[in-house]
Amino acid sequence: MSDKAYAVFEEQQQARGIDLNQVRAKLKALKVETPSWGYGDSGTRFKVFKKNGVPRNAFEKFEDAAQVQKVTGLAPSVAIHIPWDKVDDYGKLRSHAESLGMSIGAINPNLFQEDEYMLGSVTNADPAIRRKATDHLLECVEIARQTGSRDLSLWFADGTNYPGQGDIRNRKRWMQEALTEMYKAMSPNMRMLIEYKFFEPGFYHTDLADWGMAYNLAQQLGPQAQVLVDTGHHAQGTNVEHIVAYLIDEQRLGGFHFNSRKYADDDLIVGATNPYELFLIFYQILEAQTDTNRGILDTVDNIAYMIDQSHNIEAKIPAMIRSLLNVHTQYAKSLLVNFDEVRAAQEANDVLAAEDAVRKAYEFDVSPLLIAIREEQGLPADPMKAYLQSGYQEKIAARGKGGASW
Ligand code: PSV
Ligand code: MN
Repeated sequence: MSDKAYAVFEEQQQARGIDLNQVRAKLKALKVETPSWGYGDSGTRFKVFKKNGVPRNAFEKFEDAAQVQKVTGLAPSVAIHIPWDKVDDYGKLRSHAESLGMSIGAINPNLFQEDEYMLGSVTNADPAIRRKATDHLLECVEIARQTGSRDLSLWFADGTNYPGQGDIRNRKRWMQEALTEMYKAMSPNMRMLIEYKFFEPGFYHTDLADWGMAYNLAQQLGPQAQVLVDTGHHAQGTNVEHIVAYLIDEQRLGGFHFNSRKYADDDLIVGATNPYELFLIFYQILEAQTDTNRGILDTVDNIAYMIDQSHNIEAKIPAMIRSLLNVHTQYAKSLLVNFDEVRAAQEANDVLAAEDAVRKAYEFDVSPLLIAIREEQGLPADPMKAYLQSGYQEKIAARGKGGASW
């Protein structure tokens, strides 16, 4: 892309009253966490495909993530999943991450892989199983202390398959009991991010099925508990950006798990099927940044942007790069919304002008802008090409097959 393309873009945006210095600063500040499990082998319930060069342990996952950061500058932290990323010495993992210019991000407990959890973890009718599950949550708080992580990100597979299988109200109380114990163990700087999902693996009911349940729980627990929105965890047609705006206004939006879906929790590359939704989510966040309420501004400033994907058939590192570039692109477009124009149309009750003021930002080609800011930061203009030409993919082939699963 030439300087000329950027000059044309600049002129066009200045004429629309867009402050490009502010846009560029925001684009450079965006950070999106990648998940350790996105670098491992994953699949569907039909098969996990074994890929060559997949990291064999948590240390190698950070090495792969560092390559993603090197070419994008967007992803300096990695969320870890316990026990998938369990290590003897978290101080050592932390130093390894730091030596690569990376940091350990959110800690994700895993309460869905052991046989004992088949009928529920913190909501199991057996108190001994509930105790074991709660102890794992407490272990994760301790790990967060050692890794210096702020966020504990909770997703529960708890649910039932048949009417009558479980006592839904008891299960609700047991969930609250376990999370209350965990909440009390957290340091003041930590946050509990509560994720919801409407079905799967439970096909009749899920104990935390939607944002309302997660929100209510967060309210009961206290200010360090927030809701996490995974973009793939809603029924078809749900207006996710409405949920985002609502939770921001309630000062309870803690973070995102970005991915895309066509049918259910598909965990595909973010923006692959839903780029306009992603744009509209950022539009709601940026709109909230124009608020004067301190609590709302704090909420939006502290949103944890994370990716939650499983790359089943595609090469994992390039898939992560593509995801980050897609997020950056939609964020860039949302920064081109002229909020004065939207508000004037809203105040005049001009439906079409209001819709136009939002949509037209989405229609701009932001590639000259993104290339310009990458160059300013000493990053490659084309991160994907730079990675593919770096020789790293060939180098890790020596790891062979049979790396970490999820
Ligand atoms: C399962 O649906 C899931 O994708 C959730 O979204 C979690 O965040 C993730 O796995 C990691 O446990
Ligand atoms: Mn998720």
